[in-house]
Amino acid sequence: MKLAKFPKEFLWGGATAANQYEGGWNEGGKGVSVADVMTAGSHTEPRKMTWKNPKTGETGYIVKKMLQEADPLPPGAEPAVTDGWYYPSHQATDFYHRYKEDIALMAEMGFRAFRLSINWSRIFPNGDDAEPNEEGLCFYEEVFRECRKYGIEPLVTLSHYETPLQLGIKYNGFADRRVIDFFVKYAETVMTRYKGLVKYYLTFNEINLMGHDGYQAGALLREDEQKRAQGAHNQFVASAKTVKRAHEISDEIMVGQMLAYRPPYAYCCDPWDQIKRMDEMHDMLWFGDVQTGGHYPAYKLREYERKGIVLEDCPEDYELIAQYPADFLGFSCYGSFAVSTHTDLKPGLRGVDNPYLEKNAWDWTTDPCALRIALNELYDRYHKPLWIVENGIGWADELMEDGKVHDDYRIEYLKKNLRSVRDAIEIDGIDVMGYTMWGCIDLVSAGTGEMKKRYGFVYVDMDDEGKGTLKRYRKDSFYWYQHLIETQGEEL
Ligand code: BGP
Repeated sequence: MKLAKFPKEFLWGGATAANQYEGGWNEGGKGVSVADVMTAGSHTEPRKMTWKNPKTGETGYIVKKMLQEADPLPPGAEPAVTDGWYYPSHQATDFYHRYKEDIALMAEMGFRAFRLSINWSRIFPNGDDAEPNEEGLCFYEEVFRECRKYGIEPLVTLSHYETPLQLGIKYNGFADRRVIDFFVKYAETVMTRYKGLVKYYLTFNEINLMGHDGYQAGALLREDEQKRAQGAHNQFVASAKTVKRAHEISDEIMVGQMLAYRPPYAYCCDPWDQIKRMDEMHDMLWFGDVQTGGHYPAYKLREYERKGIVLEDCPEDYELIAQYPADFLGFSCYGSFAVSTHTDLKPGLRGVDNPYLEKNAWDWTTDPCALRIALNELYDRYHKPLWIVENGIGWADELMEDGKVHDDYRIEYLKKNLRSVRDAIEIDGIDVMGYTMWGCIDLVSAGTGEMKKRYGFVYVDMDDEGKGTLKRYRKDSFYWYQHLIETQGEEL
């Protein structure tokens, strides 16, 4: 018997996020989101968050390192858009005005799924508004209708680093319990409005970011470990309530968790390196244990006890979390990382350098086995359908004079990664719903705010300062992916 490689219903496609792709930041009644006050940076220069003191009119900035707790704002200062800075989310790569052209390009490649986020601040500009913004609702309705026209399933992230900034200023974001209900109201509003148009939702993009960076993950303007723990807890409760409401609204809707996962490797067979690896897994996966598994794991509760972290006393939260876990698990995977207890090793971007792997200009690794390992680890642990909702490679692509982009490195990367997915399905029998390559049409980098770190099958003419015609060009990988989808990955 010939076993299926990629199942017939496999959801091939691409992924984006509003704050990096959509633009139109102050159009159509949209409010300001946490991303809109972030300037551009680079591989070596961190992004900045600009602020204003509304009483004195004074302005300034704080350095905002990715994956790190934000520096405190000066007393009286609030994050704000101020003069003289370039903010990449404001125009991004202009999906807001070009969605028809872009979705047509996706359809030409044969996409069956398109992951995008709804910009929460386009629907509830301040987060706590009594009524949603109709113009924002109409915009996404048109986008989803356009997808449906081509038989493309939208996969919608409800929160991808786009919490309305006012929720940060007024409530300290998800550190405050009241924000749970604002989120659930938003989720209910869109799930009801788009019933029949959207089946797949993800709640919080890379929810485990809350472990390190509360601002980006959930608008925490004042953060420490205690507040981030409460912020994560409140997001788990918000997710459980969203799952509950989704199933009441329609049997068709599935709500997934979205986790950042790269398998950690022990650098060598020293048993203490294995313990270190286990600790790294716990650090990433406790978020999955709660949101997809339904329970706080013992190791996390012990850690909270040791550190004196105490969550607000609401026993009903734990029932909700257990009763309404995520329906599926979506995850991002950009290679792996190695860890060691040995201090004489060369450091890597995270952990220590892995000499077996190639790296791009931003030191992100290409690992031909990472996805198969990740899929196995996650499936063994959660027994839920999985969806690779982000994977891909950032590269400073070059647009040739004839309008072509020869990105053979991207094709090679994707071949290696998709063979790994194929093996996980064919050899290991894992239930994989789909694969949406990150940044399918060039967009702004989340980590650095740069444009030159490109991921797409489609090149967008725009530079690091937002200048360019925004014209779209098909890269070589565009035709490669089109063929791959057409042949259902049989030739990989
Ligand atoms: C993930 C984020 C995305 C995306 C991607 C690539 O962590 O969910 O938003 O940007 O990483 O990262 P970068 O843009 O920094 O290259």
